Amino acid sequence: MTRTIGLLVMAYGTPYQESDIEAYYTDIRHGKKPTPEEIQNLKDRYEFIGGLSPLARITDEQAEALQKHLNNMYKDKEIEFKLYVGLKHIHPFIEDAVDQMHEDGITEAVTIVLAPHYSNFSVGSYNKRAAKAAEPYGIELKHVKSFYQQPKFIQYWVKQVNETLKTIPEAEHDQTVLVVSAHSLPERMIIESNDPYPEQLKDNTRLLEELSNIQHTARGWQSEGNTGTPWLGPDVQDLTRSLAAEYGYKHFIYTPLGFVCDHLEVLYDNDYECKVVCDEVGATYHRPPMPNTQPLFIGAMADEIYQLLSVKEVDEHE
Ligand code: FEC
Repeated sequence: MTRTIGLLVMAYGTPYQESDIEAYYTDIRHGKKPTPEEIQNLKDRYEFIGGLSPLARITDEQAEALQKHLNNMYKDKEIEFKLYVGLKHIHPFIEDAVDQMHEDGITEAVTIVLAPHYSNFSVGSYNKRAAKAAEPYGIELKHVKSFYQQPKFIQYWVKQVNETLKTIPEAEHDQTVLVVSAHSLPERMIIESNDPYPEQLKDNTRLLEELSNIQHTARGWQSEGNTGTPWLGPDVQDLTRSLAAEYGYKHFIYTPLGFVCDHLEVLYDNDYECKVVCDEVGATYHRPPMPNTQPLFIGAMADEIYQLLSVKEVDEHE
């Protein structure tokens, strides 16, 4: 008999239409309504990237591609993955997805957040919400915590860095720097809880440095919020200025490794804000394509799930 495993894919979520923006932003702020200026500022940024974010569409496409990939991987084991998408800040919320799993009679599920690095405040908080919602139904969950070390994930980015380098004259490779980044988080939360997030990005940068043809790398944080408290730094824009001043780099290649697709934080914070700074310091801005539904990326997540479920455990159920 075919065993059905729920596949709960969790992601940040984005407004579906302009009228969703206020409620979405309020949810991000834990129920505290942003000021009209803050809302207008966010609307302007969405407007700048074409009206709204492609995140909703790409999240669905990534989730479907992952389900398809897994079902293919497991077809000889008589295991079928049934997909549920649960979002952090807009419907369908994580809790809605878990309710649906229960209605469909799912008793076991694997969860994955569309973010490669683990922080208690990002992936950990998604997992907690899923676990809390699943507990009363007795649904057994197994969580992917991170997948940045998966060989296919690294291969994806190594390939992108090398492809980008091919567009830069070889004589200028020594004047080219790779800026690796992830979403910043309030510094206090990270330091006090000994959170693995900064170490994972460091490790990820090291892997790219070792395996790609890049000669210089730097690590930064991006998209920080405005809470009046210190966030993890350096911010990628400040970092660009200081690297330009210190080393006179001519080319900046940005790889926002903490994100997995085209969305506001990449299309605005990198493609607009970082490009402005590159223009200001007289350097060329480069940003290779995001993973979206690229097979290496989908394969990396599938491999992580495969390892989590482990061949032995799966075989025992056969
Ligand atoms: O394309 C889109 O429409 C949405 C893109 C989007 C992604 C994303 C990912 C992460 N965030 C993380 C942490 C925070 C913290 C705050 C915060 C605020 C915002 C705002 C918007 C927003 N985030 Fe986000 N984030 C995205 C969008 N994020 C919009 C609100 C306005 C602004 O600051 O721009 C600060 C909350 C506060 O004010 O108290 C903290 C982290 C990630 C990466 C992991 C993940 O995807 O969950 C961490 C995509």
